[in-house]
Amino acid sequence: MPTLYTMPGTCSLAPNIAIAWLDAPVEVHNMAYGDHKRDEYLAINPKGKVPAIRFEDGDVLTEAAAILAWLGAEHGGEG
Ligand SMILES: N[C@@H](CCC(=O)N[C@@H](CS)C(=O)NCC(=O)O)C(=O)O
Repeated sequence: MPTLYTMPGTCSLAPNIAIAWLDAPVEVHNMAYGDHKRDEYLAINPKGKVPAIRFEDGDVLTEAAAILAWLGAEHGGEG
């Protein structure tokens, strides 16, 4: 299952809401502020920004608009 990395009070809320609305099979990992600059997350997104989504094959997609587009394409159904 892909994992969405989020942080409270940020634009990562948008894909987080979309996942809930779409009931998309994506795990949400809500980090504490500051964790986005730790090595563990920088290995996922070297920009040190949220959101990012990591797929099971290790691919990573960043940018809220791109993640929303992927969620719509993959899990948006006909709506
Ligand atoms: N263009 C990026 C912006 C990403 C971005 O700037 N995220 C902010 C939160 S809205 C962030 O991670 N800030 C933490 C920091 O810069 O330390 C997107 O739309 O996803």
